[in-house]
Amino acid sequence: MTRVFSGIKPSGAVQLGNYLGALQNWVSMQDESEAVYCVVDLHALTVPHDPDELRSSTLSLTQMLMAVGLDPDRCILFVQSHVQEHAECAWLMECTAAFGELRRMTQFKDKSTGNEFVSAGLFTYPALQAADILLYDTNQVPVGEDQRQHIELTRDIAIRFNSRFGDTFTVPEAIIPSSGARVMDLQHPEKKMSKSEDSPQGTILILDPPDAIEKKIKRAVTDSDDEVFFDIDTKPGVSNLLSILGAATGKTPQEASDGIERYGDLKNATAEAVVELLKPIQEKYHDLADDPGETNRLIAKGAEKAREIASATLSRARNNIGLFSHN
Ligand code: ATP
Ligand code: LTN
Repeated sequence: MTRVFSGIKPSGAVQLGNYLGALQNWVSMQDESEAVYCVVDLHALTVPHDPDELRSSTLSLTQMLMAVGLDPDRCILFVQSHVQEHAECAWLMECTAAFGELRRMTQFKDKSTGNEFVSAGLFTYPALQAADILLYDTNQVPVGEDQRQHIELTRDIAIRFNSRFGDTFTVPEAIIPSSGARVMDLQHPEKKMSKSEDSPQGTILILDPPDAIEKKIKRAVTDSDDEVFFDIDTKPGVSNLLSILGAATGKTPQEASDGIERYGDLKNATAEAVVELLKPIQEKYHDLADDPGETNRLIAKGAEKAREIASATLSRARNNIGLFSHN
């Protein structure tokens, strides 16, 4: 059976891009495959953070993942730091990745530029991500477009490890949706929407109330003509709305533009589709948030199941790379 793995950082409130680019696929892939999903708290340590906030975001993100439709009976859902194999395997990956490869990662450039403190962990982050993926003999990794480069690197690391030390890891492929793979900030359509950027008017949060969603979409940056068609280069704002509308209604951005003549109509249709899409998720989230004890129980069970798979892969890797074993 196909094994699926993906991760999301507890680095702020979940935004629409996370849902359309990744989580929607996570949910649908639960049934066709053996899916393993992870709240990657170790990755959230790579940038300055507040410890109490990290703890509470880890719990609330786990509840949000269940609210969007992950079902711990149909997938393995766990917190990265609860399975220590990730940190250990990351060291093997750091020693397999080349410095030059890590230096070429655009996420490192984006997240380090202009910051006073840049941790070494931010630089080696893709090696930890490779460990996450390879520990589970993963075939497919559902992610947004921004992660394509990291999955390519993971493939290169797996191939190099296998050729140096014998067949150890499965080589995974990225699964990226055709609509919604790169949702842009509504105020800065040249930048991707993200949960840690400080752009409240440009970011739609999954828990935003309907009137806030409508307001943000109505104020989204477009351009001065009033023609609705999809062309990212000349019409980035309009194309972003078409991508959102398409991803929210199961259409391509081009199909979504059918019958829409004016910007006002595009914004109304997009706002309505997003509000409808998020309504059931918001209701479920509020129910789950009332029972943190149940979430704790479920993620403890998830970690146990994840550890079983990860420890078998790690002992294979430890052995193949030449670490001495006393038994
Ligand atoms: P941060 O701002 O802390 O980097 P983020 O919002 O980019 O966070 P991640 O936790 O890094 O979110 O990513 C979780 C998943 O969501 C990844 O698969 C990523 O590709 C996807 N994703 C994030 N932002 C977008 C976006 N704007 N459009 C489509 N997919 C996205
Ligand atoms: N780097 C990813 C988050 C991430 C991930 C993973 C995604 C960490 N480990 C494993 C897929 C598979 C990000 O910044 N979105």
